[in-house]
Amino acid sequence: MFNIKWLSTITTVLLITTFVSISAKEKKLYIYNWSDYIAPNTLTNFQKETGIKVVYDVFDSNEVLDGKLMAGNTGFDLVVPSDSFLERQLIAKVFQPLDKNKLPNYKNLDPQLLKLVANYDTDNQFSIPYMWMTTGIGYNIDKVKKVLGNNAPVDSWDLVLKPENLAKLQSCGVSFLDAPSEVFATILHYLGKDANSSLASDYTGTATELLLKLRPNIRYFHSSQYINDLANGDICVTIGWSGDVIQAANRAKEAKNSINLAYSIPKEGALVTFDLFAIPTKAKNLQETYQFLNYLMRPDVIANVSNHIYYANASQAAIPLMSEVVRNNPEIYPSANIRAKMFILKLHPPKLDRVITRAWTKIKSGK
Ligand code: N2P
Repeated sequence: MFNIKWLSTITTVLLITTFVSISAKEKKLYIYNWSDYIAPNTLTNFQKETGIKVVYDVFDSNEVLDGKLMAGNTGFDLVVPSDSFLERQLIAKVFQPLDKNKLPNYKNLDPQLLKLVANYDTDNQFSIPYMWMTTGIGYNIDKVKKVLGNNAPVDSWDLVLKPENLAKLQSCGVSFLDAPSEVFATILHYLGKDANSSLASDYTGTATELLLKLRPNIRYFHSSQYINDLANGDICVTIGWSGDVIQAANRAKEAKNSINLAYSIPKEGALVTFDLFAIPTKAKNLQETYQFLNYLMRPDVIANVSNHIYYANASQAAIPLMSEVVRNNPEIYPSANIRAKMFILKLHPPKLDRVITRAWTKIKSGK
């Protein structure tokens, strides 16, 4: 008999089928990117266009990302290591090769830049450059002047690496990036040594000695907190990344709090870093991943990202679409003579990495 019981069974079956087909349709993509490193509308616009929901998580340290990748399944479809870290991760075979046939927008990338990053990833087989930057100095123009006078060496690493200067700046707040290999390379370069020295004693000796002298005057080591702290006036000087410092300057401007910030690429030269998208071997949502990569390489999309985060992207075709303040900003796109003085970070042998990690722990604890 066609009774109530039957009706409710049919309804349940119908409900389950509908639910299964809806959830089968919900496409997802898991991304792990640096903090403050995408435009506020990029992910929502992507979802609107494609129906793909991005589950997005952030980090602020290559070491953290590296730890996850080395531990095995990250659960992410896309991650963004920096150049020399990616090189090491490629040796550990944690990424899968790209199928460029699925990336028609790849043609928009700058061939010269692709050649540069091929030093880390031969023939660009596994990665797509996203943004690039320098590691320099962010500072509060008025406070630094107040503490060190009109001739404060804001164009030199002396500002933060000469212990007597840092001892004075300590009163208005100093932070350093918590990025051991970058800070060590910068210090070695400043000390006239090879930024990529493979001698353990260069790290544990002179570089550590200098960092221990500076240590009492460094309020903290952190790689993202400094953006807000600079913008609020809680710190007055930092070793930081170009785009982050320029974001801080803009946050202060928007807040109209009379805090004037500037970024400096010191005249002695600075580290240049390329961050690249790569797909972990165990990524599950490949079709969605390719759709996202292709979307990001669309000139209008990536131009919008740079306009918000103040980092230089890897797309030639995007340049005319970027705002003047980004495109013509020598702190974002440094001039040829500044570029000539920039240096890169090379892959360290694993033994040296352990030396660096130990030295860094010692420096941070101040002992
Ligand atoms: C963004 C950090 C820039 C990436 N907040 C550093 N490689």
